[in-house]
Amino acid sequence: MLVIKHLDSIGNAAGDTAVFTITATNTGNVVLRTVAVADTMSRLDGFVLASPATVFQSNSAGSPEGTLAPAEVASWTVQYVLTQEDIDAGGISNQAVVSAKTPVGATISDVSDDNGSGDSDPTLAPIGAIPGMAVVKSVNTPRILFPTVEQATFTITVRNTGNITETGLGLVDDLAAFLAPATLDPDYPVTVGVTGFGAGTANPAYDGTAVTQVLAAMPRCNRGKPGRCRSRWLIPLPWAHRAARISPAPPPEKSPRLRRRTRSL
Ligand SMILES: [Ca+2]
Repeated sequence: MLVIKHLDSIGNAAGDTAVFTITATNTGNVVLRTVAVADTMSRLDGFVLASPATVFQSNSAGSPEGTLAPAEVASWTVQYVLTQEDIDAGGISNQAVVSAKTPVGATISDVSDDNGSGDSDPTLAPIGAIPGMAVVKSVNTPRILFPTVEQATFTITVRNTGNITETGLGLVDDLAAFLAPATLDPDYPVTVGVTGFGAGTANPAYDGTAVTQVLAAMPRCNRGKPGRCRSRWLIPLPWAHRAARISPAPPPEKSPRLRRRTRSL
């Protein structure tokens, strides 16, 4: 008996379906009975998945299911819906074992090969990684909190537009050039909220100028689920108007008076 497993089609994203066809050819000279197929599937990283169902399709000479005449070919199909973990692992591997009884009651079996030229190579179904990221930054309408201080909230949205889970994510947001030659008042530290990143939190040391890494612990970004970072800034005027209008500002007044007024609040 010769068993071959063929990959018919596969997608490249979670939710796509992989389709395999298994064929078993009776290469002997006697009729085989109680022909049965068992299927095993794993990820390319070695993780063993639950065995998918095999669906009998036909016997080439018309024998009933479970019986195989000499030279007859039985075929089954396997359909499997890919998960994100399968994509992240680089694909799946599939192999079938077909067993049968001879007329004298002996059991024979064959482990599937991927193309019939080898002995029993597993049928590999690699899935290429298509990494992609999209980042959008926006600002609310800043509001005056005090005569000398304006509040602005920036929102950074990170979308994983690829087909794999992105890990070790870094997000750098540097406002030093935006504010220059002004500087932020250390009396008003930035507050940062992070949502949507897997296991992601805000970097407590982030200050927007000297320390520009927003995220702590280098989290992951799941496909299709955006991560968001909202940072709230209290910006000493008048430079805050640059944030409000996103337009060229007049020469900043680097005024000791301003700093004193800010601190006096
Ligand atoms: Ca084999």
